[in-house]
Amino acid sequence: MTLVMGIVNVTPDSFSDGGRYLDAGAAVSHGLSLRAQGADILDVGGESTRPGAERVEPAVERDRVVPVVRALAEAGVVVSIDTMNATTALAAVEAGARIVNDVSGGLADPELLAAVAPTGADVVLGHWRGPSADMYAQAEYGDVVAEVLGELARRIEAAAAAGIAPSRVILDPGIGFGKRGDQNWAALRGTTRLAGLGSRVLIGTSRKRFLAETLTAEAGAEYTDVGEDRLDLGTAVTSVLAAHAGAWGVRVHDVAATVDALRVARAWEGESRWASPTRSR
Ligand code: PMM
Repeated sequence: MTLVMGIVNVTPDSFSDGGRYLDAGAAVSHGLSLRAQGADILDVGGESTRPGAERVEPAVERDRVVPVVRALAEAGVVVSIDTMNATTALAAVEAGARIVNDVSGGLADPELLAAVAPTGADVVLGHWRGPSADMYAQAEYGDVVAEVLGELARRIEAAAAAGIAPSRVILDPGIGFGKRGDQNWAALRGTTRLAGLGSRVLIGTSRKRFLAETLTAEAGAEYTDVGEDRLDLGTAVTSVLAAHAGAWGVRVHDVAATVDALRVARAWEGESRWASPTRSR
């Protein structure tokens, strides 16, 4: 069964829910309400990765996320830490995080994979071609799926060389990271092939710009005019399709809508179709 990872951003500038949960207590209550709505995992992040975002000092990031990770882990939640920094990853794992979610797949901080290896935590390796500040400069592809798969296969090798077995790896095609509009749809169409590499697959489409562009394309409206409700509906649909294609997990802001969407889709398909083709936790 596909797992739902709820997003808990502890940043002042994330494009979708930033600012609201900068206070640790508010972030923890938001996380607990996402769990009550059916989230299986909570992904805590202290650095915005939205296009154009500047990097945050690791010490600032650590101060933001560690108290939130600790409180949620103590409440019995499976916590994932969304970071590209080795020091933040280690501090979060010490505070109880069980998954390190690195959208850069270990490329942004060359120490991260070796640092996480001895902890036993699982690691999300995202497809990434460069920092958010100039990520669209890297969005040149011949065959999107072949290149994403090839580059992620090399990240699995890098993780293995650092001491992280493929069974601890979760692959993510990095929707919105170094990919424009249609390149994201192409990457999503490759989900089943990505799962074929043998690791679990995580898909994150939630409230992303390519969804807003798709929702406004026919009407010729500005993508920035699309409200959260319409983006969350688009997210729920893509999350169902990701599950259908074999994703192990989906990363979303609106947990309640995604849980309902997966419930309805599961009723159509029957339980057996929804067993993940790769290892589930
Ligand atoms: N997207 C964002 C942040 N972290 N992590 C994974 N594994 N996959 C994603 O697609 C992903 C991520 C950007 O979205 P946000 O700023 O709304 O959290």
